[in-house]
Amino acid sequence: MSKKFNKKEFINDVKANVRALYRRNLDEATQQQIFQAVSYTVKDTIIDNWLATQEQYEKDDPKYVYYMSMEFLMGRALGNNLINLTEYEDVKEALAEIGFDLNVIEDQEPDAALGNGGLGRLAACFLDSLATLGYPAYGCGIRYRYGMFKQKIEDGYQVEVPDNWLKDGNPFELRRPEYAKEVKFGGYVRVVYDEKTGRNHFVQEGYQVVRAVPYDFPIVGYNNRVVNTLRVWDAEAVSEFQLDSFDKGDYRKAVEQENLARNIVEVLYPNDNHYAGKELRLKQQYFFISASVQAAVSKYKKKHSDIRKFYEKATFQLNDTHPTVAVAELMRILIDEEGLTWEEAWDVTTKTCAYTNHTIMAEALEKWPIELFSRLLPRIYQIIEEINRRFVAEIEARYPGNFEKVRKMAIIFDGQVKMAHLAIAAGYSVNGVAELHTEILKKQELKDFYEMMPEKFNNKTNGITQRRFLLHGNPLLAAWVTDHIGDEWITDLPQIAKLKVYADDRKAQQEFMNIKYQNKVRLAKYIREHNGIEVDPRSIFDVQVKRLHEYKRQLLNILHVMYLYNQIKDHPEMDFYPRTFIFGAKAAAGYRRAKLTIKLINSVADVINNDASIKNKLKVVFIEDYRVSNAELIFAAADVSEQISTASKEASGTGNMKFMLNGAPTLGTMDGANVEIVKEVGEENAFIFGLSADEVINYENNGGYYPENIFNSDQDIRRVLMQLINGTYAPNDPEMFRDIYDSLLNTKSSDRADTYFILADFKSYAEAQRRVEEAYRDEARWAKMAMLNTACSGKFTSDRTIQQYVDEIWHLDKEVIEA
Ligand code: B1H
Repeated sequence: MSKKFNKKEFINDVKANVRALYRRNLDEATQQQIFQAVSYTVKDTIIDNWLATQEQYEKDDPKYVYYMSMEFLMGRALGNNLINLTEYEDVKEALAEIGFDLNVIEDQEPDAALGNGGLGRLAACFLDSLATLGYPAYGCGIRYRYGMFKQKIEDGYQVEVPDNWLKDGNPFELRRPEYAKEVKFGGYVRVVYDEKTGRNHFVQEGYQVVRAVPYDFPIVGYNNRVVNTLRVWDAEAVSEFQLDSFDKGDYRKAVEQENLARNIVEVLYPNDNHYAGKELRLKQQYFFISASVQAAVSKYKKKHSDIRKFYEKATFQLNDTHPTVAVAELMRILIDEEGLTWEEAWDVTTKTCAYTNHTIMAEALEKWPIELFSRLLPRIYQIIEEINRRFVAEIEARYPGNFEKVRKMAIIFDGQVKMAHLAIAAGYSVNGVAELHTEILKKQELKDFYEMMPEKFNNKTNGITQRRFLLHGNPLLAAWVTDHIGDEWITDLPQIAKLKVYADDRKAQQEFMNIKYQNKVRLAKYIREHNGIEVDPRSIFDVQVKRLHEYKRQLLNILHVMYLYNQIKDHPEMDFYPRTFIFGAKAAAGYRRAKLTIKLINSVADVINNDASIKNKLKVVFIEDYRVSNAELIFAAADVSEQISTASKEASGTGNMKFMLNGAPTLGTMDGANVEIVKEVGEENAFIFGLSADEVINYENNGGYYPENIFNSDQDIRRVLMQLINGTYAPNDPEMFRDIYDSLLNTKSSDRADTYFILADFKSYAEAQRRVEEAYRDEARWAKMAMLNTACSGKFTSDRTIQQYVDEIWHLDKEVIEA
């Protein structure tokens, strides 16, 4: 807001843009065209601030954080940019004046879905907080042509549809060909002895090369004129005449390079918490990392001549192990291109790179086969071998004769390159994403590393941005909060605790619940329009939205719904408070059991929703294509937040925080950040059940869990499980859900039955659900609980998380952009 908003000017600019872009007048323009025209108008304002920010940074020469991530799950930009420019209401009014509804215009924008789930959305929240707090930052990632697939439900099954998010053009991005970099793959390394320096030089030859072209997205800070940059790389073919002189006229190679460029950024791998080990994935990783590291080094060298002090102006945060080749790429540039010795380069690298661990799921660990790795990245592999050689020597010095330690900790072992070990050996910081998760890393998963280098380990509990998930997503509640405590919560969420004094106030309670009701009406409308299902906004909205994964236990939820349905059928007279169970979840395209679970949820929904005899007491809704934009509606409308992962498995969770902020109590296990949520809000304002992380880990390590005993001794559970295989929910194919049944009781599978302790927790979950119903019946009690959840959510702002990263890891200085 270098200048104040001027309605007349704004309308004129929109008109001019419609004309320039589409040669049309306002009254002939489609909603999509208006979206584009409005976005270009808003972008103009942003560009002024963007330039001012870059100028200020240029002058102050601050240290930057480079947040390196394969995923940025940004969602829509227009509404969020208006919110952060504090122009949302002005623009809404201006558009209304010319006959357009901002909400409808916002719906024209496709989600930027360059991520899978929590990890990618966390990166997006972090960028918002970095800009709002005024810290110099670049997000570094990939401009996938196709993001997370769109989900259609056909006959109850998930069908994946390509996400062609760029088809209408992206008004907020800026192509920056002047900053293009070349990235080399394959070939071999020739060692050349240099008589002058007495050192070996390493020259990569016979490689393929791809041109990385950056696209910059503005990241608008809240009401502070700061605009940072998300830089995502596109791949282009290097044209034929740019081939090595050696390769000139090599037609086959030119074609190969073109294919490489086309394939590399084509699509996001849609696996959450799962490692696929595909060659193309490693290409993606090295592609964006090489380009980003080269760009960071060039930027530094514009102002500084001593590359040995690079870490004073740059730090790389590695978002899980996916960007860990950054370690070796920085070493390569420092040694091969900048002429540093190994020791000098290692000093810089280990003061630059920091690593965040996001999961302890074994199937998510990145382990690349040496053959693949060394063939694709021969020089990088050489460097990792040398890092490993020295690291193993350190382990041996520390634990003489203890080969067990080397076996467990080496970076290269058993024919594999272990990316987490590389990130820990080279990083100056290793953090987990919630207190419980960090403790499990220190005591279990990374015990040996913690023992050897305890000073590197620290916790940074995740957070979310209240600007998107309350101010934008829940305008009614946001306005109500501001009416009661002022608007400082927008940039200082802990202020929201001031609401606590209203928790027992009847009028405040009624207003709070009335807002929840209106948000439920809004969601009910969305469900009617998108699912054709009628739901009653007076019923309890019990919501589980997140990626579909066995450890997140959507199966526990739906089995419990089946159990409730049995109860209602058996006891029609029973006093049962009406419930709507809402699910939203994408399954990785190749994850068969997860996809079958979606089919099960939809099959159960079909039977229950069409059974007139239960008089609408129970409804089940599967929301198609759960994504950032509809998530905003869903959180605002939830009464109950289902966070029911097997304890110890969910590193943090961030949806749990979004529900809490919007006044939905947690029904959950003591897992991830749930533990900290309960600590903030008090046990009496949450519904906790199930095995503890210690109990789960104890079973896993020592055995002693027998789900078949539960099956045999509990007739409610047995009945529900039998309904998986007797055609109750699949009359035409009773065997349809056999795999799910088997997974719980191990008739075929080789690993332990019921890996995620669903039967162990079932009764305790059902009991917690009964407590939910009882609490909900007491209106005043529920209103108080809901309000206290909002009031106690202050800790979970990503502003707090980012401030801790800055204070304890990155050590950046705050920038101020003068008006
Ligand atoms: C999380 C992932 C993840 N942890 C591999 N790990 C991926 C792993 O494409 N891959 O290969 C993609 C994603 N995602 C999530 O991170 C955790 O499960 C959540 O508990 C956590 O809240 C979130 C952010 O820290």
